[in-house]
Amino acid sequence: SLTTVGLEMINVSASWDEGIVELFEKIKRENKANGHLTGDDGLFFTNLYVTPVLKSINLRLEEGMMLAVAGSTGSGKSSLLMMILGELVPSEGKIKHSGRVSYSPQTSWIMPGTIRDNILFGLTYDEYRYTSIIRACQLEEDFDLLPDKDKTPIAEGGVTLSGGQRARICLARAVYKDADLYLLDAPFTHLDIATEKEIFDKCVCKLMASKTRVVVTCKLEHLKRADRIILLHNGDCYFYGTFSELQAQRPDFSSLLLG
Ligand code: DCP
Repeated sequence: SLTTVGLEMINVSASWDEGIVELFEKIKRENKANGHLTGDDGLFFTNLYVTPVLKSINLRLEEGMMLAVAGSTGSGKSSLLMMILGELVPSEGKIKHSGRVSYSPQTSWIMPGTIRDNILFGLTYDEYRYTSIIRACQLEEDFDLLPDKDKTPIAEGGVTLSGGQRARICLARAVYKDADLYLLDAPFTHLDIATEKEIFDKCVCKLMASKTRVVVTCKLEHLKRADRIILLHNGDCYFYGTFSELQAQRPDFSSLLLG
C-alpha cells in the first residue's frame, strides 16, 4: 500500500527481569571456567523469576493514526511505551517507527524556571505554535491567574502548581516538541472529567490530528475515537483492532478497563 507506517511491532516480547538471566548466565560461565557444575543449573531460577511483561505483541499504525493503549493496572501499558522509547529492549521481535519520538511520562515533572521554560524545554518560542498548544491544553485560564502569567517562576521560590496544572504543562511540553511519534502515558491524571474531555478533544484529537499518537487511556470515550486499540491483560494482547471490532470480538472488554 501507499500509506507510510508510523509504528509497527512484529511479534515483540520483553521482560523487565533480564538482569536475572544475565546474572545466571554469568554464574554458569564462572562455574564452567572453575570446573564446577555445568549445564542448565541457572535455568530453574530463570524460569521461576523471569515472567515476560509483554508477550508477542503485533500492531501496525499508519502515519497520523491514534493508538489507545488500555488494560488494567500492571497489564504492561507503560512498559509498551518504554519499549517504543528503547528503554525496555525486546527479547524477541521487531519494532519499527520513523524516528523522532516525544514522550510524556505517567508521572509529571517540572524543572526550576518559568512555566514557559518548562513547556519550551530549550526549543525556540514560536508564538502561534505555543498559543495553540496552551489553549488546547486549557492552560490559558491558569496563566491569567498568575502574577507573571506563563513567565511566573515555578519550583523553588516560585508558585506551587496543582497536580492537574503540572500534568497539563507536561502534556504541553510533549506536544510542543516536533516529533514523528508522540507517546502520552496517562496524560489526564489529576484532571476533572470536563477538563479531560476538553483536552482529549482539542489537543489529542484535533491539534494533533496529523500526528502518530500512542495514548495510554482506559476511557471508553477515548477508545471510541482512537484509530486502533490495544487491550493488554497480564502482558498479553487481549485485543488489537478498531472499536467496532472490539465490541464484536470482545463484548466483555469493559471488565479489563478498570484501573
Ligand atoms: N515493571 C518492572 N519494572 C519497571 C516497570 C514495570 O518490573 N521499570 C513491571 C511491573 C508490572 C509490569 O512490569 O508487573 C507492568 O507494569 P506497567 O507499569 O507497564 O503496567 P501498566 O502501565 O499497565 O500499569 P498502571 O496502569 O498501574 O500504570
